[in-house]
Amino acid sequence: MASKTAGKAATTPSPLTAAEAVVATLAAHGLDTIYALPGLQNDLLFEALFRFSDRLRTIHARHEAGAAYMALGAALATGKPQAYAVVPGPGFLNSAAALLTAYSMNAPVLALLGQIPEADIGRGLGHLHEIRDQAGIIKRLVDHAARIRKPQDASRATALALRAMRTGRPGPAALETAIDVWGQSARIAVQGPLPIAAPKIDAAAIRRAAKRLGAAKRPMIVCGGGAQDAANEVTALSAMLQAPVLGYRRGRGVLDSRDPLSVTLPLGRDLWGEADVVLAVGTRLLIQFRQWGVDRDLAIIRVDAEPAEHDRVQRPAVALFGDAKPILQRLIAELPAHNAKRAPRQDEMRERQARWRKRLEKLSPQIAYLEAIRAELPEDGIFVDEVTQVGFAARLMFPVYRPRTFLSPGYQDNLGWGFATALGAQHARPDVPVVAITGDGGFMYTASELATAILHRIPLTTIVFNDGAYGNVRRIQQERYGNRLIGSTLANPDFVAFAESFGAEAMRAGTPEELRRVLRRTLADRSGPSVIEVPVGAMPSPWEFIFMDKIRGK
Ligand SMILES: Cc1ncc(C[n+]2csc(CCOP(=O)(O)OP(=O)(O)O)c2C)c(N)n1
Ligand SMILES: [Mg+2]
Repeated sequence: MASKTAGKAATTPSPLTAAEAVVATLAAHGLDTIYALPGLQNDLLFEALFRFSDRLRTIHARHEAGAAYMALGAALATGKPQAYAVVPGPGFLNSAAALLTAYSMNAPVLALLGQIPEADIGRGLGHLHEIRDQAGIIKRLVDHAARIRKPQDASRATALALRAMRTGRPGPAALETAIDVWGQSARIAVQGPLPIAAPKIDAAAIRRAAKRLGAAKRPMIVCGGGAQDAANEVTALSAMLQAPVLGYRRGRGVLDSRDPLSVTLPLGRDLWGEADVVLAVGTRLLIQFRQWGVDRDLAIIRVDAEPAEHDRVQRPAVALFGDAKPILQRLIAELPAHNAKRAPRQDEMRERQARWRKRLEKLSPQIAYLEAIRAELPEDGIFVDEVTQVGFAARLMFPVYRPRTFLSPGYQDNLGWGFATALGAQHARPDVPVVAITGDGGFMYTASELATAILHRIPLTTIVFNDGAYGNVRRIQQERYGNRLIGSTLANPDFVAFAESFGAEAMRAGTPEELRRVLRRTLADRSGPSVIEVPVGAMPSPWEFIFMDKIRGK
């Protein structure tokens, strides 16, 4: 994925501070925004941001989690590297859940972290925001981390971090810089993007994969987040093989939901039980390995940017290592020579989806709200999921038409990620509307970022499903723990008055029809944020459709 300016020589050295060198390097890599929260250790970074404000906008948040989630949302919505900057110690720790989520979601997020004076790091003197072994904590959260120790290193260290974020399996990186190092200057050449070495595609493995897939009677494709940039290729392969494509959460939108071969849980499980060859693209296959099971009759062909992933549970029949897009392109070229003729499966899939859809009607309160949202959200609009009842149903049945338009928090499934992540997505994609759904529990994690949305005029629409509870927990306590309710009932503000007090547009919708009407208004208004409160009761459990029994290898 070498960019156009890859390998471009650094610009002529000019006197810059380390902070200016970092900021100029971000701009030279095409970043146009930094999500941030200021403080003493980073004052000179902000001084540099002021100087370069024509090239890099600073969007400041009300909590470091907000800044980091916004960078995450921007990265997920654009597929491009994004950055945030916070002070060390508490500032860094406040951002840590978002950094963890970026790691779990393979999202290219760069954390710029302050530090105490360089000479005192590790001495335990009790400097402002000092934390023991910050680098050690960072190392547990990201694969690439470094400390900028002198201005001459600043630009290259930034370019190396940005390259690491896009090399192999993408992911976050972190750079620490001490309070006194930010301001040191030198003649510094600003480093452009460094070339990214793509792994060589194994031609023999491509042929083996093409033969296996070509001979398959009931092939199937499973997509994860690593397939998001290979939608055209997955679509072509699905048609060539007549293979249904399963995408759940991170893999949704790779194959357009309107394609009859596009399936989600739980039909995906039935198909997994029947398949003889599975092409797994950029997915950990956790549900498949740990819930649905495998046996010797199933040949798995795995495409993954992370070599270690291939060996994690069970070595696949064919392991293809690298970015999905070029690998699938090679497979598409190789397949016709080996591909058997198969009967079209569209009608069969339509019928089987309809049957599952009937059973999913159990979730009709959630489904009715989702239908209202889908009816108003344009085809390229972005839906941001949360750990809430309507979100669980969305993962199963919300139609997704394009890649990167369904943002779901991956295996962290961390409550409270959604609102601030959606703000970042909307900020980075002002050209399309973004709708965040959230429970009353999840919304309050970062609701203070409404102030950020107002100040920076971010036209996000947020729908708060208010059941006065950590509803998911409450239902589990009711159903499994004899109704011994503890820690699951919530006192909430009047969400409409709350949002209005920030200056946001706010409304209440009591029914799916009303939600649809109100959404039409808020999606048309691009002047600032809107909040729609939807009062709801307890909702039916989705878990029977999500945690399903073994279907293979009994
Ligand atoms: C960071 C984090 N903390 C706790 C949880 C556990 N948890 C899962 S769902 C949930 C309640 C969600 O409440 P709300 O946002 O109101 O959604 P509802 O279930 O009521 O629709 C909790 C506490 C979690 N997933 N992530
Ligand atoms: Mg709730």
